[in-house]
Amino acid sequence: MKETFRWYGEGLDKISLADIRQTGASGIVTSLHEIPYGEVWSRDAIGKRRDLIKAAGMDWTVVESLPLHEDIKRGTGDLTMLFANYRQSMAHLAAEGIDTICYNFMPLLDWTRTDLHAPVANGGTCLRFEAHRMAAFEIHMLGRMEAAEDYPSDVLTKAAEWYTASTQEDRDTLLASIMAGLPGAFDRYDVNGLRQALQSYSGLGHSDLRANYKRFLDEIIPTAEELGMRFCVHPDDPPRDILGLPRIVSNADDIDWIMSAHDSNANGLTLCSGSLGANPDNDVVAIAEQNASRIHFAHLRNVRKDPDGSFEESAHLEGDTNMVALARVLLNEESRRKANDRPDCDIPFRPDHGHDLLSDASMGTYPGYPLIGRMRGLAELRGVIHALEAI
Ligand code: CS2
Ligand code: MN
Repeated sequence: MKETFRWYGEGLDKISLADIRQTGASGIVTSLHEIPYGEVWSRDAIGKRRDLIKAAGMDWTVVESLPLHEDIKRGTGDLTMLFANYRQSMAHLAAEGIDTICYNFMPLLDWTRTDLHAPVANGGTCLRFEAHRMAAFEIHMLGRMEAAEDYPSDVLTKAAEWYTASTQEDRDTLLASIMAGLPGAFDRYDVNGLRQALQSYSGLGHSDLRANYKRFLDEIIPTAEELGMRFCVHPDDPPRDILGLPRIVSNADDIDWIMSAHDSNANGLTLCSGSLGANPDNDVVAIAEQNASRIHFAHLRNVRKDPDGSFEESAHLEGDTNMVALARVLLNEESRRKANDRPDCDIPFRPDHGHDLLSDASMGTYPGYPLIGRMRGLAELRGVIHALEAI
């Protein structure tokens, strides 16, 4: 398996490529975060980024993400132009030798947490999703009264207590945590902005979102096939509807639907164990097994769940998902690919998030993307993979 590390780019990421080289990773996962969504990525900008990474002794293994303009998910606006631009960026990436593209289909938000600095037992902090804080945000801060139906009564009571005791600073911190998953230089919303953005999705249900997703696949997968590219959708995080927004990449059935919407190797999956693992109904190892031949990228991290729907990011080998079994599935798939002479037999993976450890807290890196915490995760995963390969 190919070891990779996510990097946000010069000027955006406090971590340098030279730092990442020291983790032992040989591949970089990055995106041109500075380019607004919907615009074409030029060959020049792509080539420069690739060369920068090469000069640091690594390669640009996966694009995460070639982002989708919100209009594509909402099914509004000048879609013909947006799809044409998207295909143009794909052609430019392919021409510069980059062929694996991760993306997601989550309306408005990306990963969502309510606490970016939850303490862990050994020291250090992790990202956490606390059901009652999410409920407080939705109901008391945003005024989405209908959200009360989504939570058990004890969570609602705790949410009201939290809100009553909260200061403006607590509420600002909660909003910032919820917005933190939006990648790179993307605008964050304030409470009013978020209300309006949610309004722009009103009336859009699961089947509408699926229809918009199908259209996206119809528009880009044939081009990906021609260009020899592999697309891999990233699951929803957490894997369920949020803030009343529908989500359609959350479980085994959703993934089946996506894989059969275009039964093509160009239409694949990013196996994100932490995202899928946050729903107790998801058997992550079984989902991996079921879709193994179409996994083009793996995000390996673990979560520990509470019965009320809360969860936190545990150390990579310590949560509810059996990482050793998952690595076994991926290694078996690699062997099958080798036997079939597939060109993509080295599945790239990255430690997807890590705890803030030691000097991480003072570095001010992107939430979830510290240097030492992810290096620890990578080292642990590397150990598992090497051990499995040796037996
Ligand atoms: C990532 C995802 O930061 C993360 O947790 O795994 O947010 C991922 O970058 C995007 O969803 C992919 O488009
Ligand atoms: Mn992920």
